[in-house]
Amino acid sequence: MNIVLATRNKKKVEEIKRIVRDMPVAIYTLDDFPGCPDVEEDGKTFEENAVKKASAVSKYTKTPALADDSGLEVDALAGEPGVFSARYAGEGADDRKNYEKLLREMSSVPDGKRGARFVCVLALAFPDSRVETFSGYAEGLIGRKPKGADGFGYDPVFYPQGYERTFAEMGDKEKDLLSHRGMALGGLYAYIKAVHKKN
Ligand code: ITT
Repeated sequence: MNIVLATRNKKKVEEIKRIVRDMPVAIYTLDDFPGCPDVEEDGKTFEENAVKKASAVSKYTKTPALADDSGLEVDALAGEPGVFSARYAGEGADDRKNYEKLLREMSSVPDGKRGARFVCVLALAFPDSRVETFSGYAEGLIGRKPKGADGFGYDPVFYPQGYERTFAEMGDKEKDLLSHRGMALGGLYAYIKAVHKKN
């Protein structure tokens, strides 16, 4: 199956390509389809945004398209930044500004109340308008200062449950085994295998 990745986030492209390496799919990116329009992410849920992004790109490219909508839900902030994770510190904010804002907002939150989870919803849309979705979660805690240089986004401040290292202090393989994106891609893998078996 040919799949075009409906994302402009280079770090997501890197992670997704790495995790689907062994799947029977040929991966394309938006670089292969110059002129593909941007999609406004105005959904209230990860699923709405993922479906919207994948459907628009599949329609334009006439190819199955895979979108990833993801973010961080923090318990002490009533689930924020959630679907606003990419622009938490404002439109065009970079990863560092976003996690610095998060650490400021969390500065008075005690150790026992720093729970959070990464959420990833993948949507695989087909040119005939069918859409399949796959979800993944990674539970953990928000630290008090950034640690590590790998990964992206909020990785330097996120400690997956049971670990004393942040995602940004882990190698690729370790993050992929624990991450929300790894879990959601596991669902995609099972789907693709089932489709292959049928055909
Ligand atoms: P596309 O919509 O083009 O895919 P985006 O970066 O705008 O790219 P999202 O709207 O889904 O993507 O925002 C996701 C944000 O959530 C992302 O920018 C990170 O800040 C954060 N995030 C998602 N997955 C993450 C991960 O594995 N590690 C750290 N932060 C992550």
